[in-house]
Amino acid sequence: MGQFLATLLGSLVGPRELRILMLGLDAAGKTTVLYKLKLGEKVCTIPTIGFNVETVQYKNINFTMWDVGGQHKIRALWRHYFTGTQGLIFVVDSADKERIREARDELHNLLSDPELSHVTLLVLANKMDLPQAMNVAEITDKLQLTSLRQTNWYIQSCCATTGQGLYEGLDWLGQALQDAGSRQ
Ligand code: G3D
Ligand code: MG
Repeated sequence: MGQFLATLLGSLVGPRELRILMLGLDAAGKTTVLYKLKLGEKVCTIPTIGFNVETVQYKNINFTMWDVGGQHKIRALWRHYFTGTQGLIFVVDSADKERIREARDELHNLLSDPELSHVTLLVLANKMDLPQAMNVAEITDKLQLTSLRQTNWYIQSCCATTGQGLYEGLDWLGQALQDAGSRQ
């Protein structure tokens, strides 16, 4: 009965708007992830100073994504996109051992922003098809995920080119955000 009412209510009220940001170093695979999830219908690219922002609406989820370069000078501008963010997807190239530290620093910098203090974090450990890819335990360690003050995080291994693991990651994020919403 409870499930029936929930379904009925869902169909009356309509889907929830979730603001999700997808970030990560350039070439981590963010754009590939988006297109693999068949979010390509309404992609618009807004070129700005030094980085691109892409916004896509898919069902009840708004994905706003930008490619994070190493441009410390313009980091203050990124904050404009943080407001109202409930979920953060951070995409990592699991095979890039040279830039994993840079990825860690970017992630920890982002998450130290007050606007993202309560964000729900999904790390996509991408490019798992590559032979030199680090495993999830290694990436968890190298990104120092356990030292984050945000406790609501999950790391999902994936391959954006085949789509393997992507929906598992989104399933976790959707559920985690629903749980977080119902606790408020
Ligand atoms: P970005 O949007 O984060 O900058 P892109 O990254 O989505 O543009 O991807 C960067 C490159 O990585 C692309 O290769 C893309 O095909 C590749 N890539 C993305 N995901 C995977 C994956 O899961 N496995 C492998 N092997 N490659 C992946 P190109 O050659 O087009 O630059
Ligand atoms: Mg891109």
